[in-house]
Amino acid sequence: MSGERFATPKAPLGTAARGLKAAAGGGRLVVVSNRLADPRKPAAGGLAVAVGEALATSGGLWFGWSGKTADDGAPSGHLQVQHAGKVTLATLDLSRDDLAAYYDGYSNRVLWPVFHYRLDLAQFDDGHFEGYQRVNRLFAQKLLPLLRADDVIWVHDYHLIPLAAELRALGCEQRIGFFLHIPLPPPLILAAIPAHEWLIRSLFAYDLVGLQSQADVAHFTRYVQDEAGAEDLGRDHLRAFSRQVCVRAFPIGIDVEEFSALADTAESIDTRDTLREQYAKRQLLVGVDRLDYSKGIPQRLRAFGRLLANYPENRNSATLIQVATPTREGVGAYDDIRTQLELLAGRINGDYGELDWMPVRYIHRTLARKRLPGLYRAGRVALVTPLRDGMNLVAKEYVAAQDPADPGVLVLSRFTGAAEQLREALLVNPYDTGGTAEMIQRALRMSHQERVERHRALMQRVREFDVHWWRKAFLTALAEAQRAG
Ligand code: ADQ
Repeated sequence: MSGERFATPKAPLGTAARGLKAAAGGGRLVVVSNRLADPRKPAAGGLAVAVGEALATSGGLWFGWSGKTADDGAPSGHLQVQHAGKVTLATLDLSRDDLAAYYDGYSNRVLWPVFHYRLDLAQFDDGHFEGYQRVNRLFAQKLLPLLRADDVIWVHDYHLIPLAAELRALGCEQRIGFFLHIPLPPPLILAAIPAHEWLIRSLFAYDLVGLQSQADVAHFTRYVQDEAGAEDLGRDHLRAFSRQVCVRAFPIGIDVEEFSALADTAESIDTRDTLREQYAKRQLLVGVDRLDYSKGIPQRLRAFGRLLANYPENRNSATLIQVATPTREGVGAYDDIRTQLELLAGRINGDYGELDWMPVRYIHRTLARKRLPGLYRAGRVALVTPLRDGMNLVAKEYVAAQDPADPGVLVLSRFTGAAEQLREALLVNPYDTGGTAEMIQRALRMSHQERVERHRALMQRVREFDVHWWRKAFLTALAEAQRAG
């Protein structure tokens, strides 16, 4: 099953062109995801750009939740259809109860924590599970009449695992692929979810299941072999539950060109210059995340505190700017992590701050996307230290934003999908506070030559396996996946 498929780009890229033709020849692309982004808006980011581009090239349909709840007491199901060039955007309103069960409940209190190995944070509730099934069924019912016979359907992420099974139950025979943006945990963690077998069986209704890393593929394979006696059919195809599916790693990348263009904007240049001026005599470290417990931000702050304790030469110098975008507020675990971070940042600043220097600048807001490359460029070191992450695009964006002649250093958790590709980063175990502090010290002291060499290797990989490669590789594999017979 495994093998370093994405480490040998020539083959997938070669077949990608053929596959794209096949996909295009096979008809219209239909993308289904929980949320949509208007592909015409540049602020949407890499994934929206890539998906939007694929849709705009061949013409297509993007289907998902509208982001709105139905008026008080109204049921789910109001469908709105808009046209943006060759792309049709079809969005569905959900009732408050359905949204609470499907999204806040099952998706974000069961699937997100368990798939990130956090059984301690999972809340199993039968009502949430029923809501998840109900909304997926509704998505299928509303999508089906919009489909054409030769459509190719690409479903995204954990909110919609059973969508293909629901579509098949309604008679849908089109090719359907699924991409999971988050990790797939080892079998015994997955098995803690009461409906684990149903979830994995649902994935066999797809023709192709794409995962972020080889580790995820290995977990999936072991699960279906151990729990369902799956047969390995070769060429990444597995047979179980009387169906077959192709399962393969497609590590998602960034849109390097789009990101370079962002780096040239006035906002980005202004951010970089202002920070460089302010911190001319100091060394800047940056962290950029959604405020999520999977991102390891408290562990990162502890390691930074340890750096200041163990290597005093960094006092009055090393400064960490941590931007953490608010996310999923109201879910208990997210409120807890916010409090924890404020305490930690306050403690480090209290212990080490000076009249004219604070070691941690913690910003609990979204940073305008146009300012990101400037922040990355100003950072001598990036701290990307999730406890578990499907891929982590911040790591790739940081690499892409660097000046190749004087690049910064990426400190990267070994528990990210990105670590399988970005081997030349300084890899850390974020649970090991002392070890991480030591690695940050190494990053701050790294010679110019070593920085340049590591960056060159990283940049090559980021460029080669960009978001366009990802999209083409996935659609090619979907076009070529052998249908169940
Ligand atoms: P996320 O968990 O959201 O995505 P990540 O890949 O790190 O994680 O970031 C996605 C995007 O959000 C990046 O473009 C980044 O720049 C932006 N972003 C993050 N924090 C920000 C902030 N504070 N301010 C502004 N922008 C910010 C999920 C999975 C990941 C996987 C992606 C894509 O959890 O593992 O890499 O999907 O598949």
